[in-house]
Order: sequence, then C-alpha cells, then structure tokens
Amino acid sequence: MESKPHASADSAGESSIKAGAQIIVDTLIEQGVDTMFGYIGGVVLPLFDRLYDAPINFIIPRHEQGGCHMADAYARASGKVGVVVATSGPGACNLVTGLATAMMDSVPMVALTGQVRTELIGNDAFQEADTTGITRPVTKYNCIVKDVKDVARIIREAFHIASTGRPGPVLIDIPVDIEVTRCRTDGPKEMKLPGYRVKTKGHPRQISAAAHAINKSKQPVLYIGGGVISANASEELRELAEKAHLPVTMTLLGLGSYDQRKAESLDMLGMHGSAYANYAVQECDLLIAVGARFDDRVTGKLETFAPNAKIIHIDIDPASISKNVHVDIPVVGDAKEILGELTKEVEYNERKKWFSKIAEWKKKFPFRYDRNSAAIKPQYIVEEICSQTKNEAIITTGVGQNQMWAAQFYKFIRPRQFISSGGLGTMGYGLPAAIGAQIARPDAIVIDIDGDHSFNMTMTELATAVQCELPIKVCIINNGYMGMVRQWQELFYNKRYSKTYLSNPDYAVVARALGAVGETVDKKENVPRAIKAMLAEKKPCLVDFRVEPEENVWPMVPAGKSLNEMDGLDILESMA
Ligand SMILES: Cc1ncc(C[n+]2csc(CCOP(=O)(O)OP(=O)(O)O)c2C)c(N)n1
Ligand SMILES: [Mg+2]
Repeated sequence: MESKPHASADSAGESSIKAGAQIIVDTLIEQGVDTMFGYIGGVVLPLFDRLYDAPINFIIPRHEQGGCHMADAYARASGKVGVVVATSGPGACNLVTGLATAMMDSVPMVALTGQVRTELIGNDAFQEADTTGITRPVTKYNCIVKDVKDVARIIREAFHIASTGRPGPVLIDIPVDIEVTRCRTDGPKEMKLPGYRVKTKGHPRQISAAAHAINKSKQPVLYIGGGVISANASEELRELAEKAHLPVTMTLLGLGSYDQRKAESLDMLGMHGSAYANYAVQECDLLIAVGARFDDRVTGKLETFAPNAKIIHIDIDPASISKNVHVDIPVVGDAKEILGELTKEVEYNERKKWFSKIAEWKKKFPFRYDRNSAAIKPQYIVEEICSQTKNEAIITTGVGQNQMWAAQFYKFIRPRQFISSGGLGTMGYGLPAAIGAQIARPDAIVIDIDGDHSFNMTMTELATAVQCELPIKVCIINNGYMGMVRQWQELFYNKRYSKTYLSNPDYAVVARALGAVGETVDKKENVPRAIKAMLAEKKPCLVDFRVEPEENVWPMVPAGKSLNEMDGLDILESMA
C-alpha cells in the first residue's frame, strides 16, 4: 500500500496565501481524502469552518472513540487511510482506545487533534492535554505542528508513514493559532523523513532458501496473519498455496485472506482455533508465517510451539522477526512482492500422507455445537447468517465469545470481509466498525455480530447509523453475561461468576428509540425468518437474539498450555 502523490491543489508555481486550516483541508484533499470522521470543539473551530463546504463526506460520531473505530474500520474495509479529527483535551483523550486498537492491528490512520494556543501550552490551559505525550505509545508516529509553514509537509508525511511499511496510526496535534495563521503556500513540498526507510523487496537468496525448504518439506503449513490482507497479497497467497500445494491456517485478523470453503483451508488457529489447525501446526515440519507476529493467543506455550518445525517468516516489519520464536529463514519485505517471487521457485508436491492426516483431523474435530438443543445456540445464528448471505457479507464483531463464534462459524472467502479488534481486543468496536465499513463499502451487506456487553459500550453510535441512513445490521448474541470472562470463571475460578452479569436494556426498544428497526428473537424456530427480514431491511436494524446463557467456546487452549493441549474436544466429539 503506497500513498500515491496526488496533484496538489495549489501546484506548480501557483502561489497563494492561506490560513493553516485551509492548508489542512487542501492537503487532505490532495492526499485523496473524500471521507472523514470527527467531532468538533473549541480549538478545531477554524478547521471545521473550512470543512463546512469542502468536498468531503464528514461523519459525526456520538463519541470520539466511535469516530476513531469508524475511521479504523473504514481503512480496513477499503484499504485506504482512515482519517479522524478531534478537539483538544477530552476529545483527544477519547481517541486513545481507538488509536491503540489501530496500532495493535496495524491499521493505516491519520488522526488530527486541535491543541490550545501555542503560548498557552504547559499552562494547564482550558482543555489542554499533552496529546502527543499521551498518544506516543499508541501511534506509529506523532508530532505537534509548531509553524504553519510545516502543515502541508507534515500531513503528507503522516499519510506516507501511516500507509507504508507496517501500517499504523499517525497523530498530528495542531495548536489553534496555527489554524488561523496565514502563510504563502509555495514553499517546499518534499517530505523530510531521512530516518524512515521501508524495505519492500525481499532478499533473493532468502526467497530461494524459503522455496528450497518448501520444496523439501513433507508436512508444511502456511500460517497467515493480517499483514497479508493489508499488503493486498491474498491473490499471491492463493497462487503460492495452489502451486506448492500447502494447507493454510489463518489468525483472527488473517481470516478472509484464503477461501475457507477450500479443502486446504485449516481455518483459524490458536486459543479458539480449530483442532485441525492446531494439530497441524504442532506436527508440521515447516511453518511458513506470512504477515503474522506469533501472538500468544496464536502460539500458546512458546517453548512447545511447532516443536518439529523449521520456521520461515515473511514480514515487512524487521522488528517482528525472531521476537517471540526463533526464525530459521527470515524474509523482510512486502508480502505481495515476496509471495509472487516465492511462487516462481516452488514446485508442486502431492504430500498425500500429510493431507490425508489433515483430512482425518478435519473429519474428527470440526467446529460443532448441539444442534438439537431447544435453546438458541449462538453458533446456529452465525451459521444461518453465513448461509443466508452466501459467505459474502462484511462481518464486524465485539470482543469475547461472540467474536470467536463469528470467527469459527462464518466461512470467509475474501480479504477485508472480517473486521475485528484482534490485538487489543476492544469491546465496543463492533458497531462503530460496522458504520465505518458500510461507509467504505456502500453496496456490501455489513453485519455486526456483537456481544451484549460489547454493544453496551458504544451503542450510542446507532444514532450515527440512523442519521447517515446506513443499512447496517446488528445481531446481539445476548447471553446476559460477559460470556468469555464467565467461561474463564467457570473453568478456572470454580464457577464464581464475580461481576460478569449485568442487567441489560431491552435492545429492540433502544434501537427503536434511536430511530432504527429493533426486533427480539427468543425462539429457535424464529431465527431464520428474523435474519431474512433483517437482511431485507434498508434502515439500520438490530436483532436481539436471546441465546443460551452459559454456552462455551470450544475448543480452548488454556493460557500457558501448548496448542495441542485443547480442552473441550470430548465435548465436541460427543455432539457428533
Ligand atoms: C474495553 C474492554 N474492557 C474489558 C475487556 C475484557 N473482556 C473481554 S471479553 C469480555 C466480556 C464480553 O462480553 P460480551 O460483549 O457480552 O461478549 P460475550 O463474551 O458474552 O459474547 C470482557 C469484559 C475488553 N476486552 N475490552
Ligand atoms: Mg455477552
């Protein structure tokens, strides 16, 4: 993903005098921005005045956190840079969770925050916060503008840094006096980033070494992370997997990079991954990691992770290599380019024994649930949504069991189809993410599969969906509990359900009060009809599914255990 230089609004020789706020808007447009999310306040008034008649679709959330998640999901769904604006102090502070979410999941974003007047900084001025200090650890880069002459250059640099290399959020803090100061705009336009270098081309010798290892391997596994999606490398991944005949497992964020309907798909690996993916990783002789970072939810106990495997790691971020596990063949660079090169050097290999072993695991331990239960099973809802949308919907999620069931039971076929907070695990992400994704993809069916308590955190954004007339769907997997935490309490704290049950509002009534459509479903036989009606609805639509309260997510690798030490396999087998 390169940020392409666009024709400048005041290009070649044309000089004019403009206020900082106008320069901000013109530079955003020059960078190709046509959609922004943000919330007003005192120190961004000059900027918002310039946005009044700018050709930018501006979405106002009900809380800056919501706006930040919307910009993040807009970026994930479109591949473009998401842009969010907030005022100083409380506005900027409300961005922190959203920035950390984007940082952990490597999402390209630019956040603009207003700041108090330059001469007041450090005075505890009204609505002053040390925004660059507060956001430094949750941004890829941030800075404060000190001179209006730097505004255009810094914005260009922000887009470049956000979208190249390992993508991430960049924040620019702009004191209000800079917004109103006027300056000539014919100054130098070049970026000044001498220390910022991105290596995109993989080393040919490393690529050949990787190809050689693949050609020799009897039991290889491709382990794909979100980096393949952000590098737009899904096509290249599919070609490599097909040419060399490799099974593919994906992380939560990697879902969609490979078509899960294919026999070679091992689906998700890790703590709530498939038994067949986890067994395959533990027994493979070669693990080919691409755009993944060996997160603890994926590896389980590090010392016993993939014990027999040689490890190839393809990643744009050199800091990820050998961070958690020792890598035998690192290839640093852009996944799209490297996979393309690698495919040229690999050979087809039947690997009959390996694939028949995988087929056995797949047959013995598929994701299962009790289909005969009288209660509504959460997995049934996800399966029904998947079949009625023919695997084509964009799915966003909350965090917890709802998220894991969405990942396990929806079979994704395309990149940018599954939008979920992986690294930070931010409850409240699902609804604003659905809004951001629907704005990026107006023609797509966008469904937030949410948890009741995740939804509680940002449900006010339903008003944003109503105002923007977005046909988003919200399916609340309403178990009454903070289900995932309750599951841990059931398994590891002797069923002492400490502070994990809260009373909930009647969500259908809440939805209707906010101007959306709201339905409640408490009978299993009504599930298909409710989903059908929801999909036909043009207005924002919420369905409150009253599900089995104490359903668990299986299998589960308990924290600190090895990937093959899964709990719940007996339960899954008993449902066969
Ligand atoms: C902002 C935030 N606070 C706390 C947590 C810890 N946490 C993880 S899952 C979870 C429960 C989620 O409950 P719900 O949204 O109802 O989802 P369920 O597991 O029931 O599907 C909690 C509290 C978190 N991930 N994010
Ligand atoms: Mg819940």
